[in-house]
Amino acid sequence: MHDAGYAGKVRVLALLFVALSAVASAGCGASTGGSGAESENPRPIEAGGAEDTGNAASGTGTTTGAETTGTRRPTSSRVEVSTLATDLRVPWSFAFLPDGDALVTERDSGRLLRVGQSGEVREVQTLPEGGSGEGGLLGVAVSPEYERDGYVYAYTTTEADNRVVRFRIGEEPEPVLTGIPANSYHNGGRIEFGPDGMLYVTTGDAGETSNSQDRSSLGGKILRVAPDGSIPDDNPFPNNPVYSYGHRNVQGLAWDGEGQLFASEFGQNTWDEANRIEAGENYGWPEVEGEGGEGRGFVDPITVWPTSEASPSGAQILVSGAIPQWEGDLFVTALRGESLWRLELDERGDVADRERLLEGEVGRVRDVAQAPDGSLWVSTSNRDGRGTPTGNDDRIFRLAPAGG
Ligand SMILES: [Ca+2]
Repeated sequence: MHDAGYAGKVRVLALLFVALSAVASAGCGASTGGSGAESENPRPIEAGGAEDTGNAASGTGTTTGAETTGTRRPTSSRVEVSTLATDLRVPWSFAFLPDGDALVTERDSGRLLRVGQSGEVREVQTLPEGGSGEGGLLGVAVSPEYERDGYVYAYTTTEADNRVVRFRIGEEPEPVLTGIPANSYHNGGRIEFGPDGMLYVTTGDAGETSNSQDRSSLGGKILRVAPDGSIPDDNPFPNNPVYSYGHRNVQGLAWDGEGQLFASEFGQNTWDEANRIEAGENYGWPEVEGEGGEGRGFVDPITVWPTSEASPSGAQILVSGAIPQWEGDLFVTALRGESLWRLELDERGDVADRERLLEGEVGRVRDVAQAPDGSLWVSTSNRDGRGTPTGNDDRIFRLAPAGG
């Protein structure tokens, strides 16, 4: 029953989206326009969490460096949000090179950019892509052996499929994994190397919900392949790149310090999800959206959001102590929810608490990644046709401890 009229529903939803965006832009224009210069950075974030009871009530007021001097709070409890780069067009994904610069994809232009640690932007090359709507030049990853092999990986939409390609900078891309279903909607597109050195690829159902439960389709899956695209011997299904299935549209991957994988997933019109991913498991779509699949052979999400609060794309778990209060937390970007979600995970990987950051500050948020210096980079997606861009969108922000 999900299949019948599904495309129609998507179209109605898309129209609704346009209408809502128009209302939102009309309503917000005056207040954001009057709030000051466009180059103004978002407010710092007080990152104390529950330990900060003393100042929590006044935490939303103006905070200056001088005010905290008497509280004996470590300076790292405040996370500053600085603007790193501006005037980008739908930056979709980050991948860091060994020298600390980031490669950044632009979905619609097909441009691959190099963004330096102080924000300078230059074009590296343009990759061929034939996508429309949510398709295009999406994920990017840097080979774990980059210093030896020089390979960069990208996920692109062609006229025929979604595919993973690899290339050395300036050279022609070669296909690594082809035949991922493509459409205007639900293209997945995140690629990341796991701690096991394998390449993980998120896909969408491409508007065909039956793809997700079909283990012979690459749609609606998390895939796992070796760096050359071959299928690892220890994948859960023999001779099959499928790692987990029953997904609708996954756009975020993150590993914790123990190597446990988590993923963010777009729901249809009720519940978005974050999932703890285990090899070979079934995450329920299209039989179940959100919770309620346990006992029916499906794995339930670790948290859900109403789609209006999330539409979750990128994901990252903060490690290595750069922002101590956030160590081990799972960050998930929200497009429609226009914020960055911080999920505190307990020892079992369940969500103990969650906090909504940057709400109302920067618009739609697409990707989050931890830079080699430990800071978090966050990108907007306000020029993707569903946002309300400011004059210098799209932007990349850097979240780091005050003075860090
Ligand atoms: Ca699910």
